[in-house]
Amino acid sequence: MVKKRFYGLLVSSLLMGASYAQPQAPKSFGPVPTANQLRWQEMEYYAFVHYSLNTYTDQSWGYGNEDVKLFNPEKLDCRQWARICKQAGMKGIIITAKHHCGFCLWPSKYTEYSVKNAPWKNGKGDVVREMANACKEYGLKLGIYLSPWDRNHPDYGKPEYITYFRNQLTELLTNYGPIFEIWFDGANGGTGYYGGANEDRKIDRTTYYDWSNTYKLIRKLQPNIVIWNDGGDRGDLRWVGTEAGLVGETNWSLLNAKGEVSWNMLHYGLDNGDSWVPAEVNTSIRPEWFYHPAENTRVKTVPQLMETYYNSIGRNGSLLLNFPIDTKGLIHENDEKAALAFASAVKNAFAVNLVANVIAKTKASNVRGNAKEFDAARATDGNKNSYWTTDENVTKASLIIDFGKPTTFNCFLAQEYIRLGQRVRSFTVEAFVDGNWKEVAKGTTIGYKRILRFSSVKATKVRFNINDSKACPVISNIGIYNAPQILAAPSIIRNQSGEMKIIPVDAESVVYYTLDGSIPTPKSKKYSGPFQTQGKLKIKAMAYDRASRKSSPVAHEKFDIPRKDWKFIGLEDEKVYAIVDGNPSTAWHQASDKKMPVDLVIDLGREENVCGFRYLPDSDMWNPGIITNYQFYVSADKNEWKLVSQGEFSNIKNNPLWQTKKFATEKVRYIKLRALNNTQGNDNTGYAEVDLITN
Ligand code: FUL
Repeated sequence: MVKKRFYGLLVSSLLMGASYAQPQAPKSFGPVPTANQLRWQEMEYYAFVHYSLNTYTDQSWGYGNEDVKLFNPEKLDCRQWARICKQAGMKGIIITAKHHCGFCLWPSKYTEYSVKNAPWKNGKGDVVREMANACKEYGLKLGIYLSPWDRNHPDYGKPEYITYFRNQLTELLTNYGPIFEIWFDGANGGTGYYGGANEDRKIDRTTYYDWSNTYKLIRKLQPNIVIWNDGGDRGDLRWVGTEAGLVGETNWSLLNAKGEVSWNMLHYGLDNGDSWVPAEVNTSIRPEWFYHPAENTRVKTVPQLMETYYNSIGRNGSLLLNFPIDTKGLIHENDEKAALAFASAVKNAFAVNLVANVIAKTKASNVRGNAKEFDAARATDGNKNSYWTTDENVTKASLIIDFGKPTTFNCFLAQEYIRLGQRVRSFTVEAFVDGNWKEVAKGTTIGYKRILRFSSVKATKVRFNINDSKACPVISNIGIYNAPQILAAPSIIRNQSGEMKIIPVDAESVVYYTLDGSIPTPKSKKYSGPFQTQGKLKIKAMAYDRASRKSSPVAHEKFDIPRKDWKFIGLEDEKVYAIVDGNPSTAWHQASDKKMPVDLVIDLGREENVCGFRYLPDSDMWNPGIITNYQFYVSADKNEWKLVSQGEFSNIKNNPLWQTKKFATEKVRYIKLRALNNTQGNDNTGYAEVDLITN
């Protein structure tokens, strides 16, 4: 009996001992994401589509009186949009069901200002329905943009409008299946048509919409939705304070539930915020949100989009990339090309995770309770639900990954297990090179995902040091990559003094160039920095990746006489020299009091045999001042002028590229470009570059 009791005690104490040795998982620290926010965060990348009457009026914001009859797309095909988004690796699409102009892409029961009165499909069409069906077919989630501001509705600004707004929300959140995100634009109140009142209506965007009750309705109708709201009660997601495609390098997924949100809070989050409000980076694949034919040549390039990727998804944000639907009702082919090329660049960058093969060779400075379930290998096992964590109160720790052989890499990725909160405040990455640890990158916050890029390094080991964390760090994933160089044609710039610069997109690329018209190869002259040039020349250049032996497309430029001695006559403003600095992205505008015709007079410093000129308009989307009709004069003494060319820069609005005009050769010292009209029908006159063609 006694013996039995003794053994019983022994067994239970052994069991208890065992359970003591089993370390507890860390408790969550601070605010944590809801299940909806988590699901959303894991989507990472999804599309916006902007489509409305603006598409047919070439406007950014409709006034609210645009004719519904304008809506008659020939080829509207939401399946094309969904196919492209799917191929581009996106997980959902948010459609502008109603933009500020009030026009509804679905046949709302509550207004006549919708597709039901448009000629498209004889008023029987429903774009939101077609979008929902296409999303379903392609396995994408559907989101809705419903502008709170409505410049068409007669009741906007009055309490009645809130009923209308909620009725519309109810239609959209009831009839089109699951909606993953609802987007309430912050632009609110101002001038508008308002049923014919044509006036200015101001509302208090914090109180007018009674957001708390609107949110209740939304959550009742769509329990799995996330709310984006830039103009009222705190939603589930936050804007990042810019539409340029980036969030702060430090990015806390936190804000305070109450109180004003400053720009800094939007951009960087709030270290000690009391609520989980993660960042969504919204930006367009073109300069503008709606389709403007003039932007067909201004679709973002792969290098630009990769930059956006690293500055959004790589900084603990999601990426909401917009496609302006074109007048036919399609995603334009240039946008499709760019989005697909971007997708394959991302795929290539993250194709091989170099830590995947070294699971057994990871070691951490501290492992919670020395338990296998929390050890370093949990950060490299590819399982998003397992993690490496340290003992309670250990907030500084490091983890070493041993490749076992020299390995080249240029990119480090880390993810926190955010279900337990966002913790890490600062970290560094070191590489073991020639027997020494060398810091290759450092960061502040991590959050759901953080990616750091650095110059390629060859090392046998990598050390990830967490230097400061709010509580014991909890790391669910680490990735190390050797992202291939982005091989786009380099830019070639010759400044006014004749200095030539060739700039590759990827700083690690080697550049080769020729001056004899031949195609550059790795045997051509290697570019090693700016060099001085004289006279006319043709240059061809390419970027080259030594490791992969791949080269970029070839860039070529033709330069005429150097503009070294050119002087602008009658202009005091030194900034005017932006017109001859060789840089297409710097521009100069005439003083705002100048009325058309507006002259630009240049002294060439000596006589030249001029037989043509070139004009590059300013590409600023808001204030371009693009000349459409011109006269070009030449003179030997700036008193007597001879008109040598006049006419229009055809289609310059839609194609704001270099314009070239030729004429019979003249020996001249002075030139005068006279602007007669611009694309905006006002007096704004701008120039990115002016150049000559000589004999
Ligand atoms: C802005 C709007 O005013 C733009 O037109 C666009 O819809 C963009 C996504 O949000 O605030």
